[in-house]
Amino acid sequence: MKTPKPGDNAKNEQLSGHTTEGEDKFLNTNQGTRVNDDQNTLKAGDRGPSLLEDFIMREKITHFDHERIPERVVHARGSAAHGVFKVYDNRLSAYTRAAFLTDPAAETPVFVRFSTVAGSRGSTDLARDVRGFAVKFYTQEGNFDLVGNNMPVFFIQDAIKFPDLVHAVKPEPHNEMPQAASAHDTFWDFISLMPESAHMIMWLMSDRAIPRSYRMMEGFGVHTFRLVNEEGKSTFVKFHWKPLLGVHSVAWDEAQKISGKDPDFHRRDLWEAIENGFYPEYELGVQLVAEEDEHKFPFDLLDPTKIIPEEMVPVQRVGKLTLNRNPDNFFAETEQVAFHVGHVVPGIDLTNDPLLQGRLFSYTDTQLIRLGGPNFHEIPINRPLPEVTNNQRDGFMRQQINRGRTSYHPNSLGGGCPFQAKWAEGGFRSHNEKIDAHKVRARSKSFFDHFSQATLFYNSQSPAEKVHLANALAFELGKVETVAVRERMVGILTQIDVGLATTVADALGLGVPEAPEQPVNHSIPADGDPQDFQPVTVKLDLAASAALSMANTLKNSVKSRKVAILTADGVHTASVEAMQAALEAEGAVGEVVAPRLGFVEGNDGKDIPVKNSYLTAASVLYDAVYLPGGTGALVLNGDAVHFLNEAFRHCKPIAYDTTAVDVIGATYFGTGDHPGCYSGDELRLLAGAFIEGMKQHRFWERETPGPIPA
Ligand code: HDD
Repeated sequence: MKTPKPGDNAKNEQLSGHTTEGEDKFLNTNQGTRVNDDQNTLKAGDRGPSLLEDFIMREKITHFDHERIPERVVHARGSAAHGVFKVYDNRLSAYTRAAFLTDPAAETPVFVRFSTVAGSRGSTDLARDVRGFAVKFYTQEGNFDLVGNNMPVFFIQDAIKFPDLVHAVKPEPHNEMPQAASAHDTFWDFISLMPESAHMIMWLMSDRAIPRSYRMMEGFGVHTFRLVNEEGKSTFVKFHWKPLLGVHSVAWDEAQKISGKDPDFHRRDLWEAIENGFYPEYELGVQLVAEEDEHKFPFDLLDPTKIIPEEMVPVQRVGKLTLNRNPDNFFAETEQVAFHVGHVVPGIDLTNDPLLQGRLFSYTDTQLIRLGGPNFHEIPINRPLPEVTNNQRDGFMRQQINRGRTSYHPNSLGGGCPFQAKWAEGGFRSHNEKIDAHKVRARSKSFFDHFSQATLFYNSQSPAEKVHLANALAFELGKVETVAVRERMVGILTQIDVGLATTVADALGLGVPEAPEQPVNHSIPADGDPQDFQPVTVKLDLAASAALSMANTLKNSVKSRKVAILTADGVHTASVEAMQAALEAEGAVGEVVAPRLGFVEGNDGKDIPVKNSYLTAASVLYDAVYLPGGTGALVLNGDAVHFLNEAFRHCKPIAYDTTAVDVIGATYFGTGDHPGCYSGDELRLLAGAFIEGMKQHRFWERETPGPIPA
């Protein structure tokens, strides 16, 4: 058994009891018998038939035949990491009794899985999609799973619509196309008939759906949850994750190209960052609302299509999550981890959000089929830290060996054990909310405002973000073949913003319908009176919310950013090395790209190690580009010129030595003054300006008047 690497903690210690490696060991069967020939089946003569008797061959092939388990029905494509969570201070102790949220001395092990939603296990990371952000806290009081997304709202208000949503977005059933894409008829058909999805669609069409990195996106618990303190008093809470590297995205053209050049882009980025010691960090934020204030908002706290704008309730940052260890084995950990919104600990409780209520059913149910039985909690990655002592028994693949005669409660033969815990002893007790209601299949009128927050989101975007959002809609609806669906969707957009609807309609070659006085709801129950289900229009006293725009994110670091240094034989060695040193000093990496792998010869005869050739590299895999002096030969290298053009098109910082102007002259953008382009012959100054530019991430203003051809 081996000891886990960094970040020793109780969970890693527990896992180490289950990890193994083959170093210095004999090859043996699953029964422990050593194998002396793993190359040949047992045969009747060396040219004869294979013998059924060969238990070694049969065991090996049988196991192989059963290696696959069903992929997750949603969020199939994912990547995960181990880490720790630490709360800053005890300020939440007035609101919750959960020790991991109140004790600054407690370091809670976590396992975090990021994912896309729609694509299969092998699909591209850069699909336009929501990203899952699921955190399992292994607390001393049991597992708490915060199963969130990188967008704070959801498409639907009631879990009964989830299968419809997922059927609509998944590849179409007759031809299984398109993979990992929402740009097709069935998705937009459904969305155009579901006005409650309008807010989420704004997020999905924004650049949030194409993150630069899992390390650079926010996370949200989405639903309103409860914190419950020692006295049993409950406070509503929304959970947030705020990445310390800021929130950044790629360009849509870039996303599509990354999908070809490196479909594992996000997975690789997360893996490499952790291997290189750039541990991803996120602060946990909470928005707290007193129970008595539940109805003071112009929306319902139980409605998962609504945010609480940060201007109304500020986000308090209460602790930090650090991811510091890659999994040892993808299948055993990342694939077998089983999250569940119902994994809560004393001090955290649920609300009546109808989406959350349905999720409480779905997650156990899905693990039963995916992981093959009721003992999935015994898989090492899913085990809680406290010993599991209850009367549940047996089932497929049971690991625990329970001693004793009794497996029921109450009992006297087992001394009444295991016994129930009082609240004061850490026993979970559901919040005693008062309910007095009729049994109805209905939705609250307080859920009927579908557009005001969609408009708030749109109004909060920067000019560049608005353009991206309109382009995304034009792209997605442009892929829809049914014109009536496009038209209906433009109709929905008129409810959000007529300017946006006009731009999109124009791109689709459609006229813009008048915004109807009364918003339309197409999803009305068969025996419902349409009037009873019409969306209501609510006026928000908030024109825009700064937190909704990525333009306002943190821009103070280049840590772990990758810079391509374009070279050819004769490149100025001193410039390459000095730029690499300047980048390294800020935590960024300068990778040498050259016509061939191995080494490129510097102007002083020195061999400079090459990371990538123009064949294996692509500008879309880098954050910025540097062209040192002595690279004049690249004028004739189409790949190098294309590299620069494409980096320019994607609005990335570009620095070049004054003596390399000929190469820049061969690009579409040329040597003129452009935001985010830096030239000079004094490397210290050039590197300084370049690094400042890299902190800005992108210079979207370069997109106007229009993209250059690259
Ligand atoms: Fe879900 C997986 C997040 C609504 C049913 N969901 C899943 C994962 C994430 C979310 C991050 C992947 C967990 C992992 O990495 O293993 N889901 C959400 C959020 C939702 C949401 C933020 C809305 C606020 N989900 C939702 C509904 C239902 C489900 C309404 C069903 C009624 N979700 C599932 C599931 C999955 C799942 C079918 C598939 C694999 C799994 O659970 O373990 O049960």
